[in-house]
Amino acid sequence: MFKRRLTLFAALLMAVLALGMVIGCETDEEDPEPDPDPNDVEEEVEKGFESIVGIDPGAGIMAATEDALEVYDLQPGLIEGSDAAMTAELSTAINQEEWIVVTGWTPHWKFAEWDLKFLEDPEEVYGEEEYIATIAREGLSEDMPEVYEFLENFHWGDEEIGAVMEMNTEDDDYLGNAQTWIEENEDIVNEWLPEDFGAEADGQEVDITMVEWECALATSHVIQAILLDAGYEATLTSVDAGVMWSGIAAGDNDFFACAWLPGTHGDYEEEYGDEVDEIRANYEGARIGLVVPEYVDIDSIEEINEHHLD
Ligand code: PBE
Repeated sequence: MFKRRLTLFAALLMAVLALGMVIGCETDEEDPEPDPDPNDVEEEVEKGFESIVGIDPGAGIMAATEDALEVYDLQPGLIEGSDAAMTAELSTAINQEEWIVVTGWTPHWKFAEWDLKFLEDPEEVYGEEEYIATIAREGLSEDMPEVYEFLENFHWGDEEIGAVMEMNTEDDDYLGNAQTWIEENEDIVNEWLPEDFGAEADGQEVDITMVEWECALATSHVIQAILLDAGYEATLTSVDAGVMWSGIAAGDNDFFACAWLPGTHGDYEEEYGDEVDEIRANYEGARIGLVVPEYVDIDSIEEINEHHLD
């Protein structure tokens, strides 16, 4: 009896050993690489930049970045795109903790969405803080005094534009979001409106232009919604930045609310400034520059070349 048990035990042991060898071999064949050390995984993300992710070529920040390429002798080139394409790239990179550098500015919802930082700009290529202005065609003040008076009053700050931009990230019904914000912020809106606003409207057309930058989308749609509400036939057209300025100078359009001065649109102002009417600053404390996620461990534009990926 005992002997039989021993034999059975021996047979079982052999079987287990044999099985172990088979599994061992198979495992070896299927997975020749040892498991990666979790501490090494980070090394797989390339810490560098192939290029600088830009936006639409007419934007002032693109001209400023062309200057930066020269002043800092930057090796990564500048890619054209759009505000929306730039934020899509940011999102993808951040999800994978990849390094990325973009042309960035505030006000923009990207700073509320992600931890980002402006790179230091010791050569001051991107200038200081600036303001966003509303620019009208010559003659608007006489042709539509009521609209003009509203534009003379219209201005807001981070909290207000930030709330509208946040709604726009969740749902791209820009006009609907503007209307919702207006309903929820009657006190602020009423301060902008002349008495009996809309009394002169009578379905008159108001032709607004903008470029599809998030700040401009938020501001321009709120203005459009207020004018529509008052009975104006207000249209809003997306154009290129150069056309936005030249259209107002030529009197083809009525106004736009996203001139960045004195720096970012300085060249446009020089070219068209005498032929347009700068109504007022509608936002103070705007800023442009090169922007990276917080986890990118450089602090200055001067360090970009050390991390150039060919
Ligand atoms: N921006 C946003 C624009 C102005 C508004 C900074 C991208 C520009 O560069 O012209």
